[in-house]
Amino acid sequence: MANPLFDELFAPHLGSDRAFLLNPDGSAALGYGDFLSDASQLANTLADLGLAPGDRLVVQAEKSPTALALYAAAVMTGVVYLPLNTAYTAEEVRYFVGDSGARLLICDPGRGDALRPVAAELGARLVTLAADGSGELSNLAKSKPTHFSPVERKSNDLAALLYTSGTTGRSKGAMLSHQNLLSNAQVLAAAWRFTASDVLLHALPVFHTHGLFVATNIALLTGGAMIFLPKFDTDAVISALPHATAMMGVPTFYTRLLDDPRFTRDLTAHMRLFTSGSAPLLAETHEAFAQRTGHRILERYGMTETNMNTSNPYDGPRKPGTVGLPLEGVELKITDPDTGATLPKGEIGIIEVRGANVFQGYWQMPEKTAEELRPDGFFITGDLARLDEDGYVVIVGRSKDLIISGGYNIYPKEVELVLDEMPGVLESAVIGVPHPDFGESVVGVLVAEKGAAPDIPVILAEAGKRLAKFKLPKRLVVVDALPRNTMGKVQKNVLRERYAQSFA
Ligand code: MLC
Ligand code: AMP
Repeated sequence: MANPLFDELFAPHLGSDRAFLLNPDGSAALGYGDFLSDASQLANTLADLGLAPGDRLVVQAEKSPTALALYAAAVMTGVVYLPLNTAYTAEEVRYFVGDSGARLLICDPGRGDALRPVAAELGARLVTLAADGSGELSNLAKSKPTHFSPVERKSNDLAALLYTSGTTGRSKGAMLSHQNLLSNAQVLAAAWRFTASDVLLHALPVFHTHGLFVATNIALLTGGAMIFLPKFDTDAVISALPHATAMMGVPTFYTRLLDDPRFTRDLTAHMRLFTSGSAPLLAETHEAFAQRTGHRILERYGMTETNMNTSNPYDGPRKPGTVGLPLEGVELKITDPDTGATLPKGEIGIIEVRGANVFQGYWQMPEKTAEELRPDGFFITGDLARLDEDGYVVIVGRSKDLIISGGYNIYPKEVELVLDEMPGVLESAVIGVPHPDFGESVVGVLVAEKGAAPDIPVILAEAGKRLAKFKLPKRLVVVDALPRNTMGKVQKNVLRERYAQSFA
């Protein structure tokens, strides 16, 4: 019976004693065969809990081999995998469970008390999973068979639902099919020359496209190993690097490494590849990295909705400040934001992409899908770019009001809606400004209600109960009025200029 992701990513490794996950010192932590036995026990558990193909499974768990095995279990059972940032508050999780209609919520035992009422209210079952693999889930799984016959899936059946925030403040679930994920993994593995001999240093979170699909699916597809760090930590990465051959990161990883004198040419001499994405890599960082290590970081560009779209070449020039050329099978054009007409080379417009990588639409939001996915299959990314003389894509900005901080997306509208409700606040504007560590960071500009004096620490504490910490403004200022144009629209560009030096 066919199950595209299982057949290509997992089936070849059944019973294999090859190492899959490695410890930071390069020693084997978990073999492929054992990983798949664990995944099969989890698949049996999901099935016994009553999950059927197409049901949604929400996972808000710390990064661990078991959390990764859950992804494999979801593929085997045909359950749609919906991973969540561990920083999300109970209020945020409520939205995702409710909107997706998930049957099961798996979370850290430490979050059980906060999330049990949410699950109960929404008719979902809650099961705990700790970072060390312990918890209710492993208790349920340990007596289950270590074999599971994967259910049949078609190429267009959903494998995952990944939420991405929207400009209205309401998150949208991007529906990703087996074909979307598999085709991208195949294209990337070939483009970046991954083989079974590779050891990928994995320090990314596994609840986003980058760490979950780009990194993990490539390793699974090619049979390579991963040094699976719980998170990015400069010391841990520096000590693990001698045992790796490749690393994937967001720009913050590379600026943090460059800030450390132990990060040298010798330390990276045996590495064959560093890739960067999820946020713009400054040309200065690319050059400083090349100077220090002799490696040119390979920058690529992607999105939750599309997986990866472009990449600098493995062989051939990796141009700083560009995200490279369209990947094999990806059609890319730069279009006029008003008319949708394709623009000539050199002109700035919106990036549109089409290909097997492009998602199936937003979960239960046909109008949103129609706004962004054209009937001919082109997806309107909202990223502004031009093509250089060699056809390389140069991203110059975004038409969407979005902040990318350390590789996490923050939609100002969502933060503004919360700030506007805070005591003493009449209205707010949230902007992104340059930040030396996170690339961009969040500044909130508040206007007080007449006669009120907003209490900043109280506002941050209250907003922090509702929004994940990484979304909170790292600076909040109170002004008399927001700058507006003649149409009454807040001039965020004026605010961005005014507060540009906030973190300099
Ligand atoms: C943590 N904090 C952040 C933050 N991460 N604030 C803003 N932006 C972030 N990205 C908060 C913490 O809660 C903490 O708050 C404070 O900032 C400092 O924390 P830290 O210890 O320095 O952060 P750290 O844990 O080291 O995390 C930073 C990071 C991490 C860069 C390592 O954010 C990360 O792993 N980012 C990768 C994101 C990613 O994988 N994106 C892929 C999206 S997929 P306080 O108040 O407690 O001090 C995608 C598609 C594509 O975009 O193309 O790939
Ligand atoms: P997400 O919705 O989290 O998948 O974020 C996708 C967005 O990240 C894209 O629309 C881009 O704005 C941005 N992005 C991803 N990779 C790059 C890159 N290499 N350079 C600039 N922006 C990027």
